[in-house]
Amino acid sequence: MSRSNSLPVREIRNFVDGAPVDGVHTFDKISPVDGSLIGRVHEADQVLVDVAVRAARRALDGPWGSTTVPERAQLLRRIADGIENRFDELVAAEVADTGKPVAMAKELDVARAAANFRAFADTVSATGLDSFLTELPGGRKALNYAVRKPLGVVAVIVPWNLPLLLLTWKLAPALACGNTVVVKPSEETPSSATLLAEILQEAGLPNGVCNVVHGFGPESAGGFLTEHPDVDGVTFTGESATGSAIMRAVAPRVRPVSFELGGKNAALVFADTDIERAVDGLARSVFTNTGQVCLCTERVYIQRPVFDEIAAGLAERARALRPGRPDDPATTTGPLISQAHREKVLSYFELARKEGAEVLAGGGIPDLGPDLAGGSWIEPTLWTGLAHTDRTMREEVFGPVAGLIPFDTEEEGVRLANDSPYGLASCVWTSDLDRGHRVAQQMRTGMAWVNTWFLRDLRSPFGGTGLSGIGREGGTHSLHFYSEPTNVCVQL
Ligand code: NAD
Ligand code: 6OD
Repeated sequence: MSRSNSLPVREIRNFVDGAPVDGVHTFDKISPVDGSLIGRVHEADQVLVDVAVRAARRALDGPWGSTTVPERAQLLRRIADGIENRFDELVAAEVADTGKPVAMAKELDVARAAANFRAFADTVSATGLDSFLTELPGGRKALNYAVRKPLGVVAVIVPWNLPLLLLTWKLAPALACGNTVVVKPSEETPSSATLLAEILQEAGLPNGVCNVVHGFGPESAGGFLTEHPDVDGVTFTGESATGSAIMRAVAPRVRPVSFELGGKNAALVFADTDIERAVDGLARSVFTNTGQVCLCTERVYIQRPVFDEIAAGLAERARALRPGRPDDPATTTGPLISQAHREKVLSYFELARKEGAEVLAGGGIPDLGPDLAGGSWIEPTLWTGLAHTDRTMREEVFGPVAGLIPFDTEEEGVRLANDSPYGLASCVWTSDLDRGHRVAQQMRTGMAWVNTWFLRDLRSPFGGTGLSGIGREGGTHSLHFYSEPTNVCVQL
């Protein structure tokens, strides 16, 4: 393995019951920027996963189990402060693992990690009990109220694209509700989770409440965790096929799952749109994080009168992106996460060619010189000439790519956008506000943006339909998943 950068190779350990723990063996973490070895990750075997689950169970049955909402909210705020105190370390970890530009890790990933803890401290503090006064014929009355208890020991399994953001999006509400957790970060991005476990401990979280185990999926930490008989629920973000495998793993024990899965998100661009604003928004929604955001647009349907103008504008934006080292301020786009993922994305380049696509921009691997030749770089790529039914237009690529297809009527545009097995997010670009509302409400997606993309209010429901997931997270939606109600009915 090449060692072309000067950083020391880090040891990334599990964190179980309040202490770092070695694995029985390690696997390599390779930099997606230049292919160098940057870390040795300690893989948790079945025994260690079991130790972690037992530690989580003990913690749940200990003093943590009787903490109050104000105490937990205060702790969440201390964790947010702790993230900010160790901001630069978290940015460095996130950048090393993913290769994303430093500015992005600062503005999005790590900033949102702190925001997630504060948002759920606020939500849990402001959320009361569901209660109903029941009035029966004959004058009988009863008071019904539902007390909420933690779900229990929760497995938190997360992907590599926004590692800390997505982990904390689940961890913060799980802790707010009084659960204990075993976290399994992606094998590609182990670093920030281990650092976060230290921050949680520094903030005063008792031992065993949050444990981190490293490894892969089946026959490794992910599989051991989802198959574990003492795990009470699984919250998972990742590929739809993995969600399906996890569902099978928990099915014999009938455990609740919350799934945030893949997408093949559509944008509908109407002829009445503000062209510059739409091109700007589309460039963000297609290319942010090298297209590795579940919400990224991979299908762009453009009303025929503005097709050429939008396509030309977007192609110009694709060509203007500057790949490079994460710490170079001129860099505006990073690599894909790994060589294996690049192989997958390149296989869609080949498929698109076979399906008759014309390449409007990109279509290959950029030449960034010998220093970065070992990285998993890819050109931002746009296709025209594909049919809506082609596989390239139906399957999630998860790279900086989109197919552009013209449409004529609003009805046709809505039909095309909705014709997908996925249903995560959609965007509508129009200057007609009536149309914006009308079309957005018809989208069969969990989220529909009008004249924007990835603008988030952490209290709003987040999740998808169809292959894109099960359930919603965000605000009280998260609190509902991470807690179990007991309804108390008192006759008055
Ligand atoms: P992945 O499904 O391959 O892996 C996600 C996590 O699951 C990793 O930690 C992995 O080790 C683990 N895992 C894999 N197989 C497992 C198994 N059988 N049992 C238990 N754990 C297992 O996904 P990825 O490649 O890391 O991430 C990219 C995918 O995530 C894309 O499909 C993307 O759309 C999706 N994603 C969705 C959202 C959302 O909010 N809907 C957000 C981010 C990413
Ligand atoms: O913003 C969020 O809360 C969220 N879960 C984003 C997911 C992005 C997917 O890659």
